[in-house]
Amino acid sequence: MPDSALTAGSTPLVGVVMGSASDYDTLAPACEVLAELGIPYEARVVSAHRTPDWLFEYAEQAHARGLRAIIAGAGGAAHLPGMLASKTLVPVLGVPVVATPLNGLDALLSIVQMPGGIPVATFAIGKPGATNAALYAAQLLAAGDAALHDALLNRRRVKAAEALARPLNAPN
Ligand code: RP5
Repeated sequence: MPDSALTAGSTPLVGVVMGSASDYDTLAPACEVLAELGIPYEARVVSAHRTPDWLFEYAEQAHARGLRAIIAGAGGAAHLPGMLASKTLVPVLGVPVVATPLNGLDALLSIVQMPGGIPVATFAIGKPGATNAALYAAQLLAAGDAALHDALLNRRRVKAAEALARPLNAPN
């Protein structure tokens, strides 16, 4: 395993991988949501073009290591999520990262246009996509975890209350 890996909790259930350490700022909200919900996760760099052998190893070992979802963020010609999905049945959740003058549209199209047969769930460009990918992974896990289901319901209640309580002139 690379030295730069972050782990939180016990045996990780969710892998948060990214094509470059430069993608971490975009993927950080996914890690924050998983931590908030108490879901063990790991975060590490897995690059489709710089470390293809490591990509194959990561994907091939994912199921046996206990991963239940892989959140994969990449920019540019973002082939990381699709390549991971081609090597594992663990669900892959792709997050397009802004990394080129095309502002993430290149990554979005690369990730979303998977040929039929190898599915990748594709999320919004940037941090909102990372947040939603983590919540989606949590919802997948919640199908077999009543406490996590309740935590997700409570999170929505809290966010709804915050939205209604927010002053109309509050800065973003
Ligand atoms: C992609 O190209 C990465 O996901 C990143 O978004 C972008 C730049 O990568 P580095 O040049 O920092 O390795 O592969």
